[in-house]
Amino acid sequence: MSAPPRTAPEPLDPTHRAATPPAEAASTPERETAARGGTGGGIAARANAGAESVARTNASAEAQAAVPVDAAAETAAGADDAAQAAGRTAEELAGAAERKAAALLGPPAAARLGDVVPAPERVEPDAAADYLLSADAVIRVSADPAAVAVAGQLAALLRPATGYPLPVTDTIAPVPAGGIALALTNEVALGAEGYRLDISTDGVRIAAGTAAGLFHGVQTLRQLLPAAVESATPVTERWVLPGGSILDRPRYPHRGAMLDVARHFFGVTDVLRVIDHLARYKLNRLHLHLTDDQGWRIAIDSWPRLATVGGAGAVGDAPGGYYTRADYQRIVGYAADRHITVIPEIDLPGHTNAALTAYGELAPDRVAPPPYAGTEVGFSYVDPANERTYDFVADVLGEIAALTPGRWLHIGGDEAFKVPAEVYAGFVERTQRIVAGLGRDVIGWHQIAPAAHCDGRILQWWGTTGDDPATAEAVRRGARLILSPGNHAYLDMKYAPDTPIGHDWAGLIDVRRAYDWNPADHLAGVPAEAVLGVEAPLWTESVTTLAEIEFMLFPRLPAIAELGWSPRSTHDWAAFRERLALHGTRWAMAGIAYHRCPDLPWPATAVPAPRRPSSSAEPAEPPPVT
Ligand code: TNX
Repeated sequence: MSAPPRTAPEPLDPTHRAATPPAEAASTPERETAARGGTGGGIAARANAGAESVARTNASAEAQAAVPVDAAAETAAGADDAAQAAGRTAEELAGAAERKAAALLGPPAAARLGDVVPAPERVEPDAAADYLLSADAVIRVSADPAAVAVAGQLAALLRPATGYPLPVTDTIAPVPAGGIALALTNEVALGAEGYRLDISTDGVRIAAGTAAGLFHGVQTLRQLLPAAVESATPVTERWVLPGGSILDRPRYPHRGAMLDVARHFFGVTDVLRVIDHLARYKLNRLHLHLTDDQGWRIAIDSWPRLATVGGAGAVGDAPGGYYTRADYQRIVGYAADRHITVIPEIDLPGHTNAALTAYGELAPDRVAPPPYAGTEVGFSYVDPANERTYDFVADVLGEIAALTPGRWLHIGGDEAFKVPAEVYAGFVERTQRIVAGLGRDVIGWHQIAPAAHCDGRILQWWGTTGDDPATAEAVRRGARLILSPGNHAYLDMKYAPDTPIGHDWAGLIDVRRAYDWNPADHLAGVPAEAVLGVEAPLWTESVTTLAEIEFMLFPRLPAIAELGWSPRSTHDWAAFRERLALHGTRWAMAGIAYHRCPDLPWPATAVPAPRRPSSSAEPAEPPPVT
């Protein structure tokens, strides 16, 4: 049995925080209940956010030198097979015997093959084929740099808890081979992100057409191992994987989450950890809301005061901050290593008070306003009638594009209430042309719908109804959609009336509400083919620390992830809540804060092992590979 040598953190219950201050006045008709609470005095904890960053320590991984193995010798599944045993050391033979005995006599795998979030497309269990990972297992991978990187990531995931060396070698052995094989194949049916996972008593094989597919397969493998695999230090455990095969591909190409780093600023380490959370659930886009009234969070060389002046504040006068170019590139690179594309958002023409504090010349009255630390919206805008504004837009988007390998630039476009409709449309069209000129596809909140179509244009729907003629019309003109319905996918909404942080203007969002909708038919007049996928935004007016980010993300983010990845045929609330609840144990083991909401059947043992977020060290990078 597992005996983790530590204690787990209590799931976060941030009741220590000051109560959300009184609701402020509604600023848009869409916000029926107008409860966009500010954070008032509850932000002091933010100062310690950096220290709360958690990293998986990778001490044992670092200590292990990767050792190439004799592939032929590894084919011996039975120690008593004299022919196969020839040439093996006593230690190797003992290992093989142990594996065989355990496979024959040991208890079955703790997890069932289908216990994966997001639910895989096809699952074929084979109760007789459980695989026991043993100390002498080897990770073999196709000789391709991106695939080898995934093998390194797999080793880094498994080494801390197992304490096994798990050397990585890019010599793909002839079949059958023990250990874990990651194989790049040309199976076109698997698509750009799909994978096939085969688990048998002899070994495990993940096959995919791309490194991204292998990476997603690794996330599945991780979930099929006992929860103790999340431990940062070695645990005594039978590392059994349930036998059988999985074939898995995503339903949608766009599966994202958004982090608002403008209302409260979150440092690089926090963002890297959020990227890790996305990767676990096979999300592939991180939308960073980089600018808003309260803060400008990215250095722009040609307009330096944007960051130094515009980045100084935050909601409730919390500490500000901004990413240097190097910081941003680090985030983008870390995400890319996890097959996640960063989508930067520069919110225009509204939500620009921070920019205007730095460059008053862009304001309609040419006067720099004071910094803003409240939570109202819709009052600020850069002047669409001023040519200098377009220099600003072109310079900023140009610099961001140069730092961003991904295909998309998000131009915001929401809540520019003070800009007349025609002027607004003209501004958006000109900005769309700037984005096109940079060779990128434009994304905007669905308010940009009335502007003219341009190639590759994507609208992000955040409304709370199922009907919006302007958006449907933009789709008819060629736009495609990312769905972030405020009343299902907004992770800044409270779970329940007593949730200590968050808003409720779009309603309360418990896990079932996050899960129970269908992106394919959500918006009237929008055909299923126009939907690129889903995204869960986390606005941070009331979210001030990494622990609070996690509290709002878990357990709802996996619900949105499942809508984005899993075929509709697997959609089943009763089954999902059971599968998801099992993750409570994993989050606790990994030191991830989460909300133990009453609508999930958390296992009684869901808090087995406190492992306090121990340091502000970086998340571990994959170790070198032989
Ligand atoms: C609406 S959704 C906003 C944000 C706020 C959020 C709070 C959207 C495009 N704009 O500015 O942070 O509500 O829930």
